Amino acid sequence: MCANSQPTSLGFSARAIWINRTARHIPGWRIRTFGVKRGRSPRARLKRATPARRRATHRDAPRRDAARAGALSTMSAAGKVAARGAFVLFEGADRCGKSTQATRLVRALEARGVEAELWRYPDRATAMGKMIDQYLRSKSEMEDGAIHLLFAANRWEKKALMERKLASGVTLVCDRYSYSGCAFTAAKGVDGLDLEWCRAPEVGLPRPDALMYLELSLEDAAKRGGFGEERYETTEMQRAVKASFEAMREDWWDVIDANREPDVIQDEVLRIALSAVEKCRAGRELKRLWQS
Ligand code: T5A
Repeated sequence: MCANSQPTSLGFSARAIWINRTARHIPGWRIRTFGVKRGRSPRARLKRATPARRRATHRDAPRRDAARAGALSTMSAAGKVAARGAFVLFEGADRCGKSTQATRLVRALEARGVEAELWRYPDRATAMGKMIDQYLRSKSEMEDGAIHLLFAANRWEKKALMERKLASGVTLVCDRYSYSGCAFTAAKGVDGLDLEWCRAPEVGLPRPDALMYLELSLEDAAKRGGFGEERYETTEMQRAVKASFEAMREDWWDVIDANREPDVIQDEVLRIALSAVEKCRAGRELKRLWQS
């Protein structure tokens, strides 16, 4: 080992420790322990990487830098770090284009350096979700009250994960949530299962930071592919669902005209989502559903 290698390595370690201490408080910034644990510099590690990994690392650099700049500027502006990811929700009747726009939005956010994930409810992958899936595909029957509570439980079982993701700086783009739960059960018109009853098991779940309600007429929805395959996809049910959504609508929702070209809708959706992301980076508090 040459004589001047010691100060260089100490200098690098001190810098790495400072970076770790600082970065651990910045949600969304993945902490790398360059050269500390493994005793290698970032350049050496990149050299050892596969060609595909090397290309990805260089390609992603501008996105990463943009994300880090955003996180850092939040820290200096607010004086303390409370930045988090945004919870962005799409709601609406069947076939209004929620999945299309949610998928596009995740891609658009990532292209702008925002770490984002696509979520959807029901989450048909869990044990409860599998029961819901059977019900929706008319493979099983259940009391209306029971299936409502199962849909709600499917959200509660993912609440902690959702909160952890948001706190770590990941923006969650969600396709349906509690509002669908209430709108669909209330639309059945079952005695006692009104909107007030439907809301009760949802109270206390995380409230979205932005809710985009995609508005589409029943006639236009029926023209779109796949309509009529699942339990609730009938014109009468969808009419009642729309009425329930109307009854639940709150001032802060964004109502989007969904009968336009996907690209045009996407521009509007992205603008709304970026505004929510910005507010959450600036430390906006995560609210609870239907709690004052
Ligand atoms: N439910 C759900 C409850 O009862 N309680 C609950 O708590 C919850 C969470 C779930 C069902 O469960 C109920 C509600 C639902 O009935 P789902 O899995 O969300 O269902 O599926 P659906 O809403 O039925 O259908 P999709 O999710 O598939 O509809 P989307 O997402 O609104 O529409 P999308 O994007 O798939 O598009 C549908 C078609 O339209 C085209 C697409 O290419 C596609 O073919 N399209 C457009 N065409 C023209 N112009 C545009 N702008 C278009 N955008 C999309």
